[in-house]
Amino acid sequence: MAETPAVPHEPYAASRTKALESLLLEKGLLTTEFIDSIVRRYEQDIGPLKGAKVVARAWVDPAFKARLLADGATAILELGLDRGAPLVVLENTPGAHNVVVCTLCSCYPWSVLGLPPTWYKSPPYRSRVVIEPRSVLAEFGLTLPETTEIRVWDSSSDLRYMVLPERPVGTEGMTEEELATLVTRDAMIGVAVVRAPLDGGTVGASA
Ligand SMILES: [Co+2]
Repeated sequence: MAETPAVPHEPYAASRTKALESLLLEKGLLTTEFIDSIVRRYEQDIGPLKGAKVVARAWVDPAFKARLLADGATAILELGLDRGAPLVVLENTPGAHNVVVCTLCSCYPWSVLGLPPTWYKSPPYRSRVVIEPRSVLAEFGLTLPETTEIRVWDSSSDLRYMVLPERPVGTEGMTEEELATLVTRDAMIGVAVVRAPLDGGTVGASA
């Protein structure tokens, strides 16, 4: 008798990873906390740091920014990053704010941002950000002026998107390295903006 699986079939790599993880846990070689902390590092630090360097370079070097906007995947090679899928870099302006999603699955610009956060893969984010981006952004704590147009971009396996956030006012004296520390993963997905240090930051402050 044919059995109906209770959960959708998992990709091979996911089942293998789970099997390995449970073995390592069972043998006491690793703890769940340790694994979670490594995943967090890739999600929040190591991965997005690459993108942050790209953004900071674009802020200080207009020629690089032009190359980045023209062909993202090629321009990031200049910073020693790997060429991933074709990368389109979307520039935020006072009048237009860009947000990235993959409505179909979880395509993500891993070459600049590392691993996607859990919420990026969640069905509510994937479906709602397209229909009601303003409300979804508000839930992330980002309220944009009504006059700012919000553009939602749907990633695919052939094309990945990264947001080039606006450089916050009050950062004129900062070096490229200092600027990179301000750029967050969420700002490069488009669910946040970059804030200047020591300033509560007002959305649209540069308008
Ligand atoms: Co996808």
